[in-house]
Amino acid sequence: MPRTTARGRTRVAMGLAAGVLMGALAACGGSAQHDGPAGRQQTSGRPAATKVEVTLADFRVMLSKTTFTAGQRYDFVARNHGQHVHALEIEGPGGEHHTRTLKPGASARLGVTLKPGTYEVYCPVDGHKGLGMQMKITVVGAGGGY
Ligand SMILES: [Cu+2]
Repeated sequence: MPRTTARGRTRVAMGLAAGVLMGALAACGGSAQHDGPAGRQQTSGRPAATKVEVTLADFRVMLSKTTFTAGQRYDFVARNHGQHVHALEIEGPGGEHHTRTLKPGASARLGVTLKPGTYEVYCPVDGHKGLGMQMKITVVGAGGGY
């Protein structure tokens, strides 16, 4: 905003070129309106999802994050780095959520709002859980309350 105001004053001072610059100013106004909706998303009350990268390997599950807060929305982005098909399942107090079965190299996103408690993160594909594709995460309440 301060920059626009400064330019505006310059344009008035230039006088003769004002007509041409009015056109440029109108164009600027159009792009400013484009920025509007994006700005509104950022200022909405809903907290943004936190991205968690999930590595699915033969036969392990790894998370880029190990601390989770209840009530927060997380986007678990699972990628299959193995040679076998895998999937991601997250099971706990909020129920269970899972991705589709992923071929090697494929990825999928799983949006989950976590509740306080312990969740099991594992691969539901035949026997993979028993082979080691399993881990537990603990979700703590925000501020120590419920
Ligand atoms: Cu698997």
